Amino acid sequence: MRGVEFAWDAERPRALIMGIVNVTPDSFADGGRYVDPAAAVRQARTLAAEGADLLDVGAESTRPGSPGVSAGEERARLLPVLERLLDDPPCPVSVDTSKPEVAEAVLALGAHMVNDITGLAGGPELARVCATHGAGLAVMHMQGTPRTMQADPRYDDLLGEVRARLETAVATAEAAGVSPESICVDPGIGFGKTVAHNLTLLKRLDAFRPLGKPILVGPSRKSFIGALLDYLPPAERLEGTLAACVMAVTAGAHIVRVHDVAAVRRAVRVAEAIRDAVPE
Ligand code: HH2
Repeated sequence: MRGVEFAWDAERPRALIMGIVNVTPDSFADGGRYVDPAAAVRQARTLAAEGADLLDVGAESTRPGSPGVSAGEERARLLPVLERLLDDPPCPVSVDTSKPEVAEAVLALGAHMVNDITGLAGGPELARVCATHGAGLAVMHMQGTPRTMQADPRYDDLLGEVRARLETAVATAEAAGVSPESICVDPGIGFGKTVAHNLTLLKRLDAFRPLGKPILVGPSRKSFIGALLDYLPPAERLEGTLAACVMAVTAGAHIVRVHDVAAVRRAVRVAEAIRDAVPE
């Protein structure tokens, strides 16, 4: 995507670490910490220095119950950050948005990829914008909308339904002209999923291998971790995040989207070395 290529060693795959920068007042784990553009750019550069392979900058919280923000507000939050960051990007930059007009503005500034948590539920326009700019696109599965998704998530066939929706999103993206090598898929941990759904998805990432795309997952500090640990708050979910990322990478994740880049990178590198060990 946009001249960036990630090498992938089939024998000894190394997962990419995507560092999260939330330019929001209300994100569930870090809301309000990086609303000041200078603080957000500082955080982005810190995550890159800690070893992030790419960054994901978002300006709309998608936590359960979130009402969403207008395109104008999203642009007003993102542009001052991206203008500075993309002036001298420390690594490729993804932007977490589902709005074509926001995507157009950030890709015009030089962002490398769009991360769409709706999996193109709004139609092919977002993918067309990515295609025009030669940008990458992540399509995520979500049941419902952030406002309603955790009310009563149900599936007859969790893995089959999530895979089918991702397959449709990939087909839409490719038909809109996004390069097939620049698309990744994400089962959407926490987006219309019970704790049991999240655990099954993380364990069974192999179910998404037939899609033939890199698999992205975002378990970082999410509520299923709190639920498993006596309702620990987000700030105390690091160890749970490390366990989830290690298991996800072992199950076939190609990219993990996380707040704690340095710690996750260390844990994942050790897990990969053990997974790939060969007897002397
Ligand atoms: N999770 C969140 C946001 N965007 N994108 C992808 N592809 N996968 C995810 O799992 C994912 C995502 C939610 O996490 P966060 O950005 O930390 O919180 P908030 O939505 O409250 O800003």
